[in-house]
Amino acid sequence: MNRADTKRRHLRAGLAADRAVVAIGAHDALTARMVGSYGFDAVWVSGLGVATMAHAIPDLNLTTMSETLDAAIRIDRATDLPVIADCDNGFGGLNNVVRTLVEFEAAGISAISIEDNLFPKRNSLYLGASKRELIPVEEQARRLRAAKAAQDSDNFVLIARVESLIAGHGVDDACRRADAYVEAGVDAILIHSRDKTLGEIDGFLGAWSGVGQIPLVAVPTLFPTFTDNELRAKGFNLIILANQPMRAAVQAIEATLETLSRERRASAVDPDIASVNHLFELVGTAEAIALEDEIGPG
Ligand code: SPV
Ligand code: MG
Repeated sequence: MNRADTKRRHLRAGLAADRAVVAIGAHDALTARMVGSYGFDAVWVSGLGVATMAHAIPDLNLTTMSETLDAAIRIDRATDLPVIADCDNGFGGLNNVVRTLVEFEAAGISAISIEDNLFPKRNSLYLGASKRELIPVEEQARRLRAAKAAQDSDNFVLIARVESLIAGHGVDDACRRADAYVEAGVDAILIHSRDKTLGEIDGFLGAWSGVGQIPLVAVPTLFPTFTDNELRAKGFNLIILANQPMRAAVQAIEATLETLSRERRASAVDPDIASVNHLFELVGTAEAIALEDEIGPG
């Protein structure tokens, strides 16, 4: 069995298990490598993370499909965990969505998420105008069906992300969309919300007849007090903690720069930053040098 299929099988098994799969957001390969050391189940290639950390641009559909794919490939190579790539709205129309699935699948990624935001999308956590249009449900279902028909392997996972609650269309619209996407053949439904009380999500879970029939995905950035077990008990199979390592990194970098700008000497930050040796360790430097020495000069 090849590496891609092994990872996809792990993810599929996790989605069918009693315990929730917990995926941690990574914006680069080293973050993905580190995620694997703490007992998590999967890595989320965050669109917000890649736009913010790799490009310093806003999460407004400005990163291209190939930039996202490059980030996902680097991340995938750095971890033995299954990788779930945030592919925004599939970067365009029906054929862009189809090509997105084909490219990510061929690259060995385990899963992609495609959301129903119109191009250009805005990050769902950004507090702008509350009500906005989405891709019409029939059109989004048509795109997802076409993408699924282009899939080559058995175990690749297509997650359809429903933005009805974020976009102000309510639970009925969310149910209608989730039904249509399931009917189109997707493998999981991500129901996104920024309602801190979980009231909206509970409304969806109470109303949607598909609960328990297909894996459900949550991104609890704005309802962060619920544990993975509590969200599993509500019916979620995959919990994506989408952006915490990136936010930790930004805060640590700012604190470090602030101290350096004040103290003007490197030792002022030494107690608070990783050692260079730790960086060498994280990427297997000693092992690589040992391999070279073992094999000897060519
Ligand atoms: C991301 O991490 O890019 C996501 C999750 O899509 S959210 O930022 O909540 O939209
Ligand atoms: Mg995103």
